[in-house]
Amino acid sequence: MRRLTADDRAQYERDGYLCLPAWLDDAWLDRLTAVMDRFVERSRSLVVSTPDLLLGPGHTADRPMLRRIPQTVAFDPVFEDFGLRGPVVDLAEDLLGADVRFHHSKLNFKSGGGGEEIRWHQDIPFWPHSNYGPLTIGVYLCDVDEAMAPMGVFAGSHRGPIHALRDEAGAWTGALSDAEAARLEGSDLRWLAGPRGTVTIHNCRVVHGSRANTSPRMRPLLLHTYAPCDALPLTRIMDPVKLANVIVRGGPPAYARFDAEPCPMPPDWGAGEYSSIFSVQQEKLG
Ligand SMILES: O=C(O)CCC(=O)C(=O)O
Repeated sequence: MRRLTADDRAQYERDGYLCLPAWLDDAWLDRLTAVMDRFVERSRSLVVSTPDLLLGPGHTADRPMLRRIPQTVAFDPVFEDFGLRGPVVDLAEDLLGADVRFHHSKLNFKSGGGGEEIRWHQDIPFWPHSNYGPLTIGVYLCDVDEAMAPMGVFAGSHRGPIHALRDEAGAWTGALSDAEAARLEGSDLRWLAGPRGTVTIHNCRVVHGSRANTSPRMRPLLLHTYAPCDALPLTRIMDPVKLANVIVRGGPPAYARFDAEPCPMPPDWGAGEYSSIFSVQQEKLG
């Protein structure tokens, strides 16, 4: 599990993302997959979502259709160990510097034969910070080919505008409008497929998303968001979120760093309005 080089860092600055094929070792992948499998098995007895397991449409005991384990670190010690002390924290440090704060995590399943599309969006309007340093590191827990809805990113879009992720009436949709998405046509779209253990890293301003998973295979993507400690979160993402915003490298900042570019604000998650990107996009946009 190599550390990032100066070339990697330059590519991240230029394109806003990195993809590291088969980066995570088998020992970690086996531990994470065993925990994931336990969640999938437990889902068979569920008919409604629980705080630690969001079910998708059409979920049954025989054919689990899962959307997400939110805030994985809060629900299993292996997930906690990985997100707060695992090798992906080294990658965050390589890009963010010595002082790193963990923000949140999730495991997006994208079940086979119907795992839903995630429309084009940027992450930062979901959870604004005082600057645009935060990034998200993803790990594919199985081989992911083009038919399995890998994540797609628009290279360089972190240098473009930040979208409000609202419709024309100003209602939160969690996605770019069709007109905003149309303006990206012809831009440099890259689909980040790769073997088990492939790591994706994207900056919080990069426009990204993924298609519906029409393959019969599940596409589990374990995602962790980290921020430089001088990027202060401006909102809560849920209320309360166990282990959110813990410092995982270095120490607290002596100063907060503010970017001059304004950030669009999401609804007030703290007031109980939080819903996952899956449900808000599916409900509001169909
Ligand atoms: O699971 C994916 O394909 C993309 C995830 C994503 O963009 C998100 O959860 O914000």
